[in-house]
Parts: sequence; structure tokens; C-alpha cells
Amino acid sequence: MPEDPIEHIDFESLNNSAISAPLISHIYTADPSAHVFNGKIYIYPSHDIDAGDAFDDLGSHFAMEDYHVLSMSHPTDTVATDHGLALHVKDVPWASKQMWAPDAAEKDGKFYLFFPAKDQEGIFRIGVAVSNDPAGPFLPQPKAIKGSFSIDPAVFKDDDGSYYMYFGGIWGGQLQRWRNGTFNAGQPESPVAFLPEANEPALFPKVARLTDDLFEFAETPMDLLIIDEQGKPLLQGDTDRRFFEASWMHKYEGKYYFSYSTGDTHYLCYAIGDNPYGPFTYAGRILEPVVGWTSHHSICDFEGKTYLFYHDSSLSKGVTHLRCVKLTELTYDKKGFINTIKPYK
Ligand code: FUB
Repeated sequence: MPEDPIEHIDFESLNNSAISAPLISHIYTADPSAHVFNGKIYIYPSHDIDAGDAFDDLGSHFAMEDYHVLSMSHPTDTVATDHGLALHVKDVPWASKQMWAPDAAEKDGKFYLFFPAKDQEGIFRIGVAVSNDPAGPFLPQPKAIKGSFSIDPAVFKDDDGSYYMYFGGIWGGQLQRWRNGTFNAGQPESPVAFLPEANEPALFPKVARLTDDLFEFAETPMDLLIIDEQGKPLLQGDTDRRFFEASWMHKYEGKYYFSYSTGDTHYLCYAIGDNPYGPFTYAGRILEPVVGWTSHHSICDFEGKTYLFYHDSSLSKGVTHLRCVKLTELTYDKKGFINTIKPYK
């Protein structure tokens, strides 16, 4: 079994060179999904804990049990407010463990929390919980979304009022086990089993429009194709650019920007398309690698500026599964490409 690759870093100088400080430090948080609701920034993160599970390439050490919602009145706030427990796995009838990266959406004055967790059979599903308050607490639906699988839901509201869910993650996120439409429960339990070969098209994230009540898929989830400059699908072996996990969607000047993590190569990248389904043409990197194995993000506008919410493992001095959420401004060049951010100067 691999060992937790705690990096041997001088954390004092790293923290001095970091472009952002942790937004809260009394709990560990990760995977921040930020939205402006009622004029405030609400952040929906994972709540990292150390449950004592051994580090492995399936992410068993990410053993999160609940969600806390954070808020900020302005991106310049030095500390975010923690609104306390918003949802616990023991209150979700279909879920057993591993409350991974969530997202949220507002519709008609109600707030919806979308979250992945393993069901009783150890299969990742995606659930929905609802509240009248953006900070929760959230009441979960009794069952997971019908036909849902894998991890990292990101819900995007388009200008016409349609809501789309983007999701998926390879390795521990199990997307590779769904290549034939049903869950492949076969052995081995290796993170790279069932993946395409390096010279085959990569596994792509999924997209599906949601029903009007936001509780179900309105259509069967489809592949969201990410192509290169020549119009060819990115290949599985193109690990610096291919999708791994951590979907996000935002719009800039009429174009759709799909962003994601490359996982084992630790980049946050993006691709640009003309509609919510794609195809999306690879366009570059948003964030260079952070301290810690995972990288995850959201992009949110506030008062005319755009912000990248992300995480690193600096607060825990490099422990992979004990992360802290951060934010920094994100800017575009004149052609609409995102200026790549270095997390440490
Ligand atoms: O937080 C658990 C998992 O780590 C997330 O679902 C992934 O995106 C990665 O950040």
C-alpha cells in the first residue's frame, strides 16, 4: 500500500509565499463550491477529518461524515463564518460514508445541496438535500438521484433557467467502472483497472439537465467531450490535460468554460465550448499544483470581479486529506483565456 506522501517542505516559508491564507482554520475544509446567494458568498466545502483510514489510491482516507457551510460578506474578509453542521451522513437514508465534494444551487427561494457519498454497497451515488436557508440545515431526499453514479457534482444554472449537473471522477471516484452503463464490480480494486488504454480517448465527465424540482436527472447523463486544437478527443495518456475529477462550469462573455482537475498530475485546467453540452476545446491551466495531492475549485463572480476558490494542505503541513479552503482573484486576458495562477510566489 502506498504511503501518504507528506511533502518535506518548510511550511513557514511556504505560508509566507502563499497567495492566500486559509479562510478558516478551526476545522479542515476542501473542495469549495462558492455561490452568491442573498448578496453574500456562501461556500459549500467538504469537511475533512482524520478517521484513521490508511492512505490509498482509491481515496479511502477521505472519510468525511458531514458538511458545514461557510459564508463571507466580501472576498476581502480574512475569516469566513462557519454555520455549523448542515448535513450528516447518518441522516441520509441511502448513504453509508465518504461525503465528498458537494455543490449547491438556489431555485425559487429554496437552496439545494448536491453531494456524493457511498451507498450501502460501496457505490458512489449523488444525493440532493433542501433547505430554506443557504446555510442549512438541509433535509435529504430519501433516495439518491435515480441513475446517479460517481462523484463531484457541480450544478450550473444557465441564462434560460435550465440547471445542469456536471459530475464524475476516475480512480476512487469510480467513473471507470461505469464504462458499459452498469457498475463493474469486478476485481482488481486497483484505481487504474477498467480505465481506457493510454492511446484511447480519455474518460470524460458527465452532464445531464436536471428536472424542474432539481431532484432528478431530466435525461440520461452524457459524456462531455474535451477535444484538442485539432478537434480530437483528449487521450487517456495525456495526463497533463485529461479529466480526472472536480468539474465546474461557468460562463464568460457568452462562452461556456468547463474546468476540472487532472488528478495525478495536480493541475486545474479548463476547456471552452459554445453550449452546456460541449464539445469543449482544451484551453489551458487555471492553477499550478498546490501542496497536497488533490486540487479542486470553483469560480464565482462578486461585485464585478471573478474569484477562484481552491484548497491546499498547508494548514495540516501537507497531510493529503486535511485541507483548507482559500480564494484568490482570477483574471482573463484580452482573448478570454484565463491567466494561470501560481499558488505560491
Ligand atoms: O474530497 C474528496 C475528493 O478529493 C473530492 O471529491 C475530489 O475532487 C478531491 O478533491
